[in-house]
Amino acid sequence: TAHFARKTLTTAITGASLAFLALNAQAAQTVNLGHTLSDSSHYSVGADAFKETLERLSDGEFEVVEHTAGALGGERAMIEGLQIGTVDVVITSTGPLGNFVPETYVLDLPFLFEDYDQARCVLDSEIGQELLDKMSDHDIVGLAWSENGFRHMTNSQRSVKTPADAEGLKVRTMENKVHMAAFEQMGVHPTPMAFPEVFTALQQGTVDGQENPITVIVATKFWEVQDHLSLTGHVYSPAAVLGSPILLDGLSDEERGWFVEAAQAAAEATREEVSRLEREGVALLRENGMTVETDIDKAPFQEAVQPAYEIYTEQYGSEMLDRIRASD
Ligand code: EAX
Repeated sequence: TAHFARKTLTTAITGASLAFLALNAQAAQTVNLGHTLSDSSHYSVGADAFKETLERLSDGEFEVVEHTAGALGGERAMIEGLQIGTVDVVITSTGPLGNFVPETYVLDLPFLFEDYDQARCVLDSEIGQELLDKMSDHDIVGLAWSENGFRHMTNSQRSVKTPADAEGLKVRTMENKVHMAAFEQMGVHPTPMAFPEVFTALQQGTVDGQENPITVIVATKFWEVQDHLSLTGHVYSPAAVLGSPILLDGLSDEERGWFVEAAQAAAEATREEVSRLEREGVALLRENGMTVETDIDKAPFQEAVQPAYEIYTEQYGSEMLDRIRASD
């Protein structure tokens, strides 16, 4: 029996040290990150920064795998994925976000922000942090505000300089009721659609046009299916870096801190790329054959979409809106 006991002990020790070794050599935990845009996009620049930062801070405990170009679905589907834990991190516009976190609809109001400085400043303020914090009430972890850019209209039919020129066009919008209300007021027919379907819909003529920032138009080569671009800048399009509570709630404060830092690095890198494309993108689009109307009088567009504000405030009140306006 002594021999048996010794043998059992040896086996137990061997088992324990093997387990210890296994723990030390444990494979990195995979973090699946998704977004809708191409590998050359401003979102991919952000995703690369996220990966580099998280892997460095965690000393390889986490390994980020990037799923680009809608490989994990459209933005709405990916946000649902965060809630159920099938996706870990998503970089998304606010397009479908209001369906989950109605507090973010305020950011989708047309002509709310004057320029990039103001938008970034508000999102980096207490207001932006409050909106990120609110997301946890809806099973989403708001990690950081990143950027998509000011949105402009493109179409295959004609040059658009005034709302009257746009009237009657069938335009793909994001799945966002504030945007849809604004476009209805402008007289266009809004057709909500997930981003991964947009290129084909434009190609097949299901819709005449779409609206997106220079960043997205460049990253998606929309010149192949759209001849006309008008720099309407009708709405600022934030992006958010979001996490899954299924993953993040199980982490230590330190580990969660790494995710926030990685998301902030992503946002910073993305904003720099947005600024670069704002300087260089229009020339690139012209080189690729797009006709670009740069001299747009925004006042009539602004006037046309004004009723969207009443539609919004009737449902959500004006507190957040007033705070944003007061933060100039
Ligand atoms: O977030 O759906 C859209 O038009 C978005 O701007 C795009 O997916 C990038």
